[in-house]
Amino acid sequence: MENRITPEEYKAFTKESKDRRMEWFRNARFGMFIHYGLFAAAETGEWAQLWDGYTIKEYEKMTEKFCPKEGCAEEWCKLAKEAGAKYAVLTTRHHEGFSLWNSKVNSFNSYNYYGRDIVKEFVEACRKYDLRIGLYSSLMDWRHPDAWKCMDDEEARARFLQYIEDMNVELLSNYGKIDILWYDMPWPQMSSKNWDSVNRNYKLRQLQPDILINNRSRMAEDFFTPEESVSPEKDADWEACMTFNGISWGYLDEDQVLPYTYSANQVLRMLRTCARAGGNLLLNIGPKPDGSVPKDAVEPLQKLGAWLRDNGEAAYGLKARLDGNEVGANQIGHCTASVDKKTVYVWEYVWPKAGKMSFGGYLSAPKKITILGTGENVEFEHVGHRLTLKNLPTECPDKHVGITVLKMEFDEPCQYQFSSYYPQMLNGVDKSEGYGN
Ligand code: H79
Repeated sequence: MENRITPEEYKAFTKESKDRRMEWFRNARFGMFIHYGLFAAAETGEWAQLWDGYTIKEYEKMTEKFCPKEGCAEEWCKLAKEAGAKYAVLTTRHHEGFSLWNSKVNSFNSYNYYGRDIVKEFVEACRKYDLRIGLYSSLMDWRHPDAWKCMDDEEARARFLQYIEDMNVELLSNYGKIDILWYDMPWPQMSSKNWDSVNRNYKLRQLQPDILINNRSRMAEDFFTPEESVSPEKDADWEACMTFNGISWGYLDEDQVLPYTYSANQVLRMLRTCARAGGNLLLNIGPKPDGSVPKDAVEPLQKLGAWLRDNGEAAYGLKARLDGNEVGANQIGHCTASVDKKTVYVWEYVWPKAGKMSFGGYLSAPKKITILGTGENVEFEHVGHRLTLKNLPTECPDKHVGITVLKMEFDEPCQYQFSSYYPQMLNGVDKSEGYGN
């Protein structure tokens, strides 16, 4: 391979451009993952070939049921935009080994079967809807004869790595600017050395100087990727990838999976956790064999989008990293905050019908509180560490999903202190009459 580089040199090379490359991603907050492949036709998840024990020949029959309809990529991207996503990531080739583009290195592909370059359609649809573009590429391949042998056969490994590289070179050369290369499943190789990740990624970066690469080629690279749990990374960029139902990335029967499908409210709680901790949410849809969006996902995504159009300020953009209980609110609402902590957004999940509510632990008083979705002013008073909001609407102001954001503006960074166990443990606060004395 040309362009060999030491891991140290590579690290310095990527670090130098990282802040520039990451800027859009750090502001994006929300992306849509699209798991589309022959597995859609199996209807038992994207691992169908392995879990359900199909032979390669049997699995090829999925091509008879898989039938990408015209305009499916447009449908995904239109919905992603409507839902408030800023980017989308497509499984160009999952572990099953079926490429969704006109590949010269992998003849088992959508162009040879259906005359369709779905990657091209996807990239064009992303551009039409102003979404950043991510291409997922598995490091597994259940059809390639060398894939599993490469664990202990160096020649097989060299051939398999060439195959992976050639496919990724196609993806990053033939479709214009690509924003993310999303590797998956670096198994069975346990080291970046065996994957030759430094040299391959270095070469790929020369094709796409601004590209972001995730951490799944056994190297940390640009961002971490907790899967099926919104688990923040403390001092690094991260993106939680989540299915839409806690069961499968690939298509499942829409009616049967409906009871498990996340509501817009559940997705918003994930998004709030991301926004509090400097991460992104990559939420999946698993299109049907014909490429249409599964109907159980449509309504939650539309509601989410409607909510984000009114309340996006609380979710998108760089935010303060609030560890643990720093700048909280109360049991039924949690906060996000601007980087300077002069603006705090309380996401109130259960609206108080009594027309008032209070938050303890606020050592400083805001100058202004508004309901973000309606712009309405909120009356409040601040005594000791207690902020009391009064004369609130008695009906929940948010009509989309019932999560109302209160925007609190401070002259100085908000001073907040959470007392973990006993109200009396608030340090330096006037423990005024009637409060734990
Ligand atoms: O595409 C989705 C999943 O199919 C893919 N990542 C997301 C985005 C994924 N592939 N694998 N995994 C997630 C984790 C799977 C781990 C295991 Fe195993 C498979 C545990 C047991 C079987 C790895 C392979 C460890 C042992 C064998």
